[in-house]
Amino acid sequence: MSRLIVVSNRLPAPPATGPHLVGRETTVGGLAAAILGALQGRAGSLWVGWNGRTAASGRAAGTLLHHRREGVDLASFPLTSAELDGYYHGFCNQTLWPVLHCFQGRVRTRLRDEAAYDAVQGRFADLLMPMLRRDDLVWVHDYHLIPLGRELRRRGWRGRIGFFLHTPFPPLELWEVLPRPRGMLEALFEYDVVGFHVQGFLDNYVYCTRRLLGADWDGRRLAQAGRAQIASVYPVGIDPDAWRPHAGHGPAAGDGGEDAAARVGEASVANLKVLRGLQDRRMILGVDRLDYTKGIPQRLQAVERFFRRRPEWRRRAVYVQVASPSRVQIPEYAEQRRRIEATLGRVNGELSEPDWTPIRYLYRAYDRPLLARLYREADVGLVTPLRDGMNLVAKEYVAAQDPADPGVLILSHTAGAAQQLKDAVLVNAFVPADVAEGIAFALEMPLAERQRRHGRLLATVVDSTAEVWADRFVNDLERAVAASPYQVAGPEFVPPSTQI
Ligand code: ADQ
Repeated sequence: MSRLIVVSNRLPAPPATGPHLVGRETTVGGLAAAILGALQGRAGSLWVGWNGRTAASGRAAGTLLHHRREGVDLASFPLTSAELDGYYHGFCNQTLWPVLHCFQGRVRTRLRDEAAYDAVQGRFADLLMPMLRRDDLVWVHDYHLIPLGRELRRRGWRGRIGFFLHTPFPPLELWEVLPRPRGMLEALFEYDVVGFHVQGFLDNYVYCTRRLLGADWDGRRLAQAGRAQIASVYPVGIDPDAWRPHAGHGPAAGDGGEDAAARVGEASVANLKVLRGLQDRRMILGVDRLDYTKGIPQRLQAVERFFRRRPEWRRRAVYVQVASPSRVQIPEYAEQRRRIEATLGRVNGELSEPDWTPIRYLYRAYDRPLLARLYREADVGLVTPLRDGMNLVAKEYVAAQDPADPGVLILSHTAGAAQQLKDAVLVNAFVPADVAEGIAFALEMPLAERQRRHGRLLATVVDSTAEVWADRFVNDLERAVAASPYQVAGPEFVPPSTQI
């Protein structure tokens, strides 16, 4: 079996710093959990990426650190502060991220960010090349590393490379907002397999490739000038067993055994009672990275509208928003945080009663056991991103429910997950009135209807796990051997076949 070499911008966070809190800013993104799951059990596999640290010097930045986590070998390196600024905070998060999520008004382009982005691709490629063996499968993740495949090819890599985009792929009009739309597409075309979460993103990519590169599409492969690539849909999932009720939600082995597990349990129960306001109140829950794509301010408006229009629910329900800090150095994110905190301060100020606060806000990252308990206790999971590649919170919420008495998932159409989780209460995240109605509908839903919807949602979550996602992608990458002209090359390059 070929080794799998995963490359992503960021490696998983270092070990947790306390029983629940996993630090102010960590790699809590769905990517980390899904990829660790995919690599576990594949002998010799490796995950390469930035370790989240800043190097004091350029020389230190070039040093690879090897370690192991949850049975997976990791090779990591720091970035210099100039790279971090231009590549990560700049081009990745202020140019690519808003373009990919169709937030045209938030796009900022700077020549020096572009240059830093290109330079970091070269650095990833330089660090990777000595580690690669001829039969390896290289799987590159996400928008941070779109041109990495091209850099590897330039350095002579003839092996198979795949790319998965965790964000949406936008329509052509938005893609063309990028500084070099054609060049970025050409870079994507260097991969043997390109994957997206849902059909709509694949459709956008195929359309852009046909229009800007003149590629042909046969429903499975894109071909142009003798190059071919598989382009397909691979919806990312979770490990449902890890979120199910009664899953081992104590701390990991080595963290203190049963006593610690009991303490975690007690603390969770105490926290949850406080969150509900020490009453038998219904809980509506939102869990997000604090990112403008997640639509938290719009959701708070919807919650406000719900409590204003449906006063009978005041005191009987509470909205809990858990927001994990994210990209805190970027001004737009600080501004988003201020906006959220101002809105909830105003709403709580206007609507609270001495014994009831409508919105509880927790600005931190929690570990999985507590998050699972929160999901399980919540009567409504409110997941309303304005735009999202998939959204794993929606799947985690479904997996964590008690099938005998499940909560209701509300999901916005603009999350990739809505393409799969069709039995959620589907709403328009841009229209607070629609979301407010969804909340009332969910809270009033009879048990039999909740069970019916949950049964179908759970079946989808269980059929479409992180493992299935990774297996399908890697199988296609293995099969891509025959499709790519690079694969038959051996030590020398052979001109591309036209029989694609
Ligand atoms: P994200 O934008 O990070 O991921 P999402 O898919 O919802 O979004 O994953 C968030 C993850 O972070 C979940 O696993 C959740 O449990 C965790 N999380 C969120 N808030 C947390 C908190 N306060 N404490 C602890 N954990 C928290 C990107 C794309 C998504 C895509 C994933 C995977 O933007 O669209 O679904 O990658 O491809």
